Formats: sequence, structure tokens, C-alpha cells
Amino acid sequence: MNHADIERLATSWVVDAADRPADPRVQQVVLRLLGDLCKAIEDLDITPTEFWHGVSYMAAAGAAGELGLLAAGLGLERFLDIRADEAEQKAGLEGGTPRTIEGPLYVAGAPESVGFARLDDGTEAERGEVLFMQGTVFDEDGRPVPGAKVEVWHANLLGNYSFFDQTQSPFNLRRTVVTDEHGRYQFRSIIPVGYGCPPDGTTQQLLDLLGRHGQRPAHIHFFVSSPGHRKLTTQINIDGDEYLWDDFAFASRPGLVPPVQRIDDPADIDAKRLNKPFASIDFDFHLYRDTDAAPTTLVDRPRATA
Ligand code: MBD
Ligand code: FE
Repeated sequence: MNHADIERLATSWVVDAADRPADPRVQQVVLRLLGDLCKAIEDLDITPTEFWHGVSYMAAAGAAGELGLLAAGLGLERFLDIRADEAEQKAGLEGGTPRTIEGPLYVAGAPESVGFARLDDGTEAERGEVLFMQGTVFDEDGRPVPGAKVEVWHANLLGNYSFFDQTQSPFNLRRTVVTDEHGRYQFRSIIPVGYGCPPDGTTQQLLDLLGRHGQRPAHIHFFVSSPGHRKLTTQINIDGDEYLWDDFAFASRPGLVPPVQRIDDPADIDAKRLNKPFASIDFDFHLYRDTDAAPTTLVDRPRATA
């Protein structure tokens, strides 16, 4: 079959088959995806067995709750970011903190505090490196934004996230810090370890067939939001990680790798009431003001709520 034949078939199945009002957007998208899939089956001579293996794979990935992970690993989530960047650039927005992917491991409902929060429950503070991270949320004009929400979440020393890892305490390494009257936030936590896809999971199964690892470099996630501003979804990476520029989710970006200062002055250690050197990261967030010139940055997607 040629592509025109296939398009006629897809049209007959999606458009002509409708005998009652249809959702035009769903019809449009299904027509396109169905036609493109059939073209791939034709062009690549995909066998029935290969086709049903694909169906089984998607069913297994869904049952395992790994479709979000798969979207990240295939680059699809990064692709949505590239498109959002392009739309903002076209709208003349520049100078904001770069976005990068949310990933599948956010959990809504984390405890909220003003100015400061400790993220870790203390169980790994001895074994890990204590981290203080702080900065200011700025608006497009360079003015501090008091009352901005800085939602932060990251992995533990095993690269695991609380909630998905039920051995961790509720909301471990997850908090919402509201910026103080100077637009500042600070948190204490531990330097996380990079995430790796479950080795026996469906995502890693496909990555193996593609000759790829499923590792992310150590990173910390953020949502930064404030009324009147575009919500920012981003991450920072911990400099020096072996996977820094080899992320299986393609989310590392210049501008999101702040220097990590190692603080070992006894006076500084004392002031934090610690008994060992610690790490410190300064990082400011720059938000764009709300605009209709670019698509919204509010994304409705499956998210856990604890
Ligand atoms: C993560 O921690 C993550 O950030 C992404 C994008 C995918 C899997 C695990
Ligand atoms: Fe992550």
C-alpha cells in the first residue's frame, strides 16, 4: 500500500465511521496517529507478532506505572520542553531560568513553610553530605518575589523518591518553601544520588534493547510559582556527577548546573550546628510574568497525591 491508500483507510475508520457527534480534537489526533502507525507498519513491514508484542509492552508498562518513565526515557518529555522553549522564544520571552522536565515522581501535598525548610528526615544525614541550598525568586524586572512557592523534591542516597519508595517517611525530601519578604528561600537537605530505572522494569527492558542505560545524574526538582507569573518547572544538577551530560531523560541543561561550594570553616559548621563540613548551593529563579503570547506552562498530567 502507498501512503495515500493508508490515509484513505484511516479516514474511513476515524472520520467516515462516525455516525454521531465526535470530539473534533480527538478525531484529528487519532486520525493522524493511526495513519502514521499504519504507515510505519507498512514501511517497516512490522509483523503481526511484532505488533502484538508492542501492544503487550504498552499494557505491561501501564500496569507497572512506568508510562511516565518511558516518556522521559524516549525523549518525549524533553521534546515537549523544546516546543515550550520555542513558543516562548517566539513570544519574545528571554532571560528566565531554563525549564526542564518534571519527570514522573512529583507528589502533591508536601508540607509548606515560609523562608526555610528541612527536607530530610535525618535518617541519612550522617552517611550523606548535608546540603544547604538558597536563593531569591525574581520577576522579569529583576525584583524579588515574596510569597512565591518553591516546591522542591529529590531522591535519597539510594536514588529513590519517598512515596514511590514506601520505606521512606512520608514526604521525605519533599517540601514547599514560600519565599520570605525579600523573595528568599532556603532549605537544608542532603546531596541526592542519581536515579536509575528499575532494572527489572518495562522501561529498562526497552532501553536494554536500544543499547542504553537508564541512569539520571543527581538532581533536584522544582516548581516555582507565584500569582501573575508563569509557573516554572525545572531541576538543578549536582556538578561532578558521572552522568551529568549523559542523562537517560535528556534533561540536563546549561544554566542548571550551579557550583557546589564545600564549606569546611569550623565557624560556618558551628553556625549550622553541624559536626562536619557541608555543601552549599546558591541558585536564583527568574520567572516570566503571565502572558497570553505563549502557551500556558500549567500542565495537567497524572500526579500522585499523598
Ligand atoms: C526521575 O527522578 C526523574 O527526574 C525522571 C525525569 C525520570 C525518572 C526519575
Ligand atoms: Fe527526578
